[in-house]
Order: sequence, then structure tokens, then C-alpha cells
Amino acid sequence: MPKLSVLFLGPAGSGKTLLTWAFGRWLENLGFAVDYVNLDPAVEFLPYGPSFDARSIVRTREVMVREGLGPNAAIVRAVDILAERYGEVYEALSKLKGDYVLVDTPGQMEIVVFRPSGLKLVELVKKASTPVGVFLLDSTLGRYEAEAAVSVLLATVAQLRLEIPVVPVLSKADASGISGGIVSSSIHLEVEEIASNLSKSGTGVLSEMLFETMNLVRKYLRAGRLIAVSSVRGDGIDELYKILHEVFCACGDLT
Ligand SMILES: Nc1nc2c(ncn2[C@@H]2O[C@H](COP(=O)(O)OP(=O)(O)OP(=O)(O)O)[C@@H](O)[C@H]2O)c(=O)[nH]1
Ligand SMILES: [Mg+2]
Repeated sequence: MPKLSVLFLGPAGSGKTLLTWAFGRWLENLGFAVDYVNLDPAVEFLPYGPSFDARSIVRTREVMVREGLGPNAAIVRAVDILAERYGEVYEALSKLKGDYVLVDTPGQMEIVVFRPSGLKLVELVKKASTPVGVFLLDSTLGRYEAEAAVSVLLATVAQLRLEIPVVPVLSKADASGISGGIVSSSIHLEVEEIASNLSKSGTGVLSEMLFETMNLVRKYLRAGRLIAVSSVRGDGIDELYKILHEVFCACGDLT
């Protein structure tokens, strides 16, 4: 039974699939055996060779045609079908023998984080291994400070929902001009500084809200710092590995 799994979570297009590949390649270069698991029935192209592929059970495109559904309803239905056939998924997951199992999740993060079928699939990963989530937010979407705050808060929500440790990570560092690696040594201070800047610029309610949510973040978020990665250049991936290792160790499952 594999011991350590990493679930790549995040909004559509945030870079989950490419980071699954880039992180796996990095681990393989260190000599680890890696199993890749694709839980996205909608994906057309995968850069990695999956040990288990949700599309062996259901494909979103086929569900669209068969049930006359639009793309969003079809992916929801496809993930429901996958969760209904949980026995097959669990059997495949429990047979994996790699040192690490990297789990690529569907584009629509709300399916994984909020719908029972997504939660069921995460439960199966939890049953078969010790999981840590990596919550990606695309660093090219807006001001870096705002992305940092949002990624920390969304990672906290995912953690509360999935009941696994979740590490926030800014993706696509190369495209936004951030150097990969640690962008803030303390998430706590970072978010407080952002809140204080918002307060100075007159956005009082937002600032107050961020201060309030800091208590939640401080209490529940496991990684003490925020990092950025580039799957294209490969930078920041060593820091991601260090953080995940710390979280796995804190879970007491590394022997
Ligand atoms: N420049 C740059 N582009 C990236 C990086 N990671 C992903 N991308 C690009 O972002 C787009 C989406 O990447 P994916 O890895 O497919 O993202 P995803 O979150 O798996 O997407 P969905 O599963 O469809 O939600 C692709 O065009 C990637 O090439 C990165 O580190 N740097
Ligand atoms: Mg993907």
C-alpha cells in the first residue's frame, strides 16, 4: 500500500496537471518510484503515464453525447459515476506500490471540494495512503499580494472540507515574473501585511475580514510559508518537496 500521496487541487487551468508531471519527474530524478493517478475524466492529454486513469471507467466526452449534457453537467455526472464505482477506484489505488502517489484532480475544484462524489474520491485516496493536498493558484491572475492572500484562504477552505493538510502554492511563477521558491517565510505575517496595506488604501472591510480570517488560517493551515513554483522551469519544486516532507513528518507517517 502506498504511504504518501499528494493531491493537486485548484481552479480550472491553475496548472495541476503540469505540476503533477513536473513534481513526479523531479521525484523520479531523486530515485523515487512515482505512481501517477488521473482523477479527471475530462482531460484529453496527459503529460505523464498514469498508473490509474479515471478515463478507464468514464470519459466526460462520452457522457455528454450519451446523456445529452453540456460540458459542466457532464463533468459533474462523470465524477458522480466515478464515485459510484468506488470499489474499482479503491482497488486500483490500493495496489499502487510507488513511494509517492501523485493525484491529478478535475479542473472544476468545486466538484472535488464541495460535492459528495469528489469528497468520496478523496476519502478513497485517504484510505489507501497518507495524503497531503497542494492547492494551486495561478500567480498570473492578478496582483501578487492579492493572489497570495486568496491562495492561503482557499487552501484553508480545502483543508477544512477535505480534512487533510493542504499547502497553498502559487503556480506559473515563470509567467508572472516571481522567482520560484519561498515568496513569504511566514504566511501569518504575509496576510497581516496584506490586510494592513488594504487598510491603508481605504478598503477597510476587506482588511478587517482578512484579520478575522487570520485566526482560522493560523489554527488550521499546516505549511508555515508560501511558495511559488514553475512547472516549465522547474524552480520552486525543491521547496515544495521540503514543505510536503515536513507536513508528512508532522503527520507522523514517515518511518
Ligand atoms: N508558463 C507556465 N504555464 C503553465 C505552467 N503550468 C501550467 N501552465 C499552462 O497553463 C495551462 C493549464 O495547465 P494545466 O496543467 O493543464 O492546468 P490544470 O489545472 O490541470 O487544468 P484543468 O485540469 O483543465 O483545470 C496550460 O496551457 C499549461 O501549459 C507553468 O508553470 N508556467
Ligand atoms: Mg488538469
